[in-house]
Amino acid sequence: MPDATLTIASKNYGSWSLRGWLLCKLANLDFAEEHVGSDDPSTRAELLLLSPSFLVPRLSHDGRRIWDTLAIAEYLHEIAPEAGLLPADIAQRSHCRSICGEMHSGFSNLRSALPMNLKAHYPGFKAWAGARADIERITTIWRECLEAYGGPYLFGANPCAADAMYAPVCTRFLTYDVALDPACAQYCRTIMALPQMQEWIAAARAEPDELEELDVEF
Ligand SMILES: N[C@@H](CCC(=O)N[C@@H](CS)C(=O)NCC(=O)O)C(=O)O
Repeated sequence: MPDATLTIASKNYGSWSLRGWLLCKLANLDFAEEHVGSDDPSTRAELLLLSPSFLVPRLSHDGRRIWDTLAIAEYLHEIAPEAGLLPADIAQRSHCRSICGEMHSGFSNLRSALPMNLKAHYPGFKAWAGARADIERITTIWRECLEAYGGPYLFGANPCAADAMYAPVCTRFLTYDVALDPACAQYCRTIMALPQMQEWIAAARAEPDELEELDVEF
């Protein structure tokens, strides 16, 4: 029996859930999944007991409750430093934390205009200027990392916390047909090919179709 439980929402729409789940997988944590929907009042009451912020992902491990994706990443790095969720080098680690923080607190235009929806595909989608500025900044971050550390992941040979934080952006770029330069397009393909991403996407596709109002940032 795993001694950890990760509470998550829809695999098709839950971008923060995907980040938390991928972080646990990359840390090789043995965990059970618990699924909640957020539209039903009784489920929201249950979620409030589990996660004081109301939000998922939320990790329960060894009697500890950890919520908020960045806190989960830092916690997993503390209990499994050998997994390399944060780079060993202090300069790289501070760079990694900076771009994780930028994703966590920013890019609201991209997140609201291009919500994660793994079942959808919108060829020729036109992103408005605000979202395009976010796309510009994200692809600059990626190019800088890929050039500095040699790829194929943001901080070199193995996926780390930053790749988990930006993984739902890769899925959005594919869903909304965002044109990318060759380096960023290759990076998206690398992330989508991760076995853990394939596992998540297969489960998302198997979810029953949701209400239309769930097709928003989630
Ligand atoms: N800052 C939070 C964001 C988490 C978040 O927005 N989670 C969404 C689902 S992926 C949620 O729980 N929504 C439920 C609701 O708004 O009721 C984190 O990093 O974990």
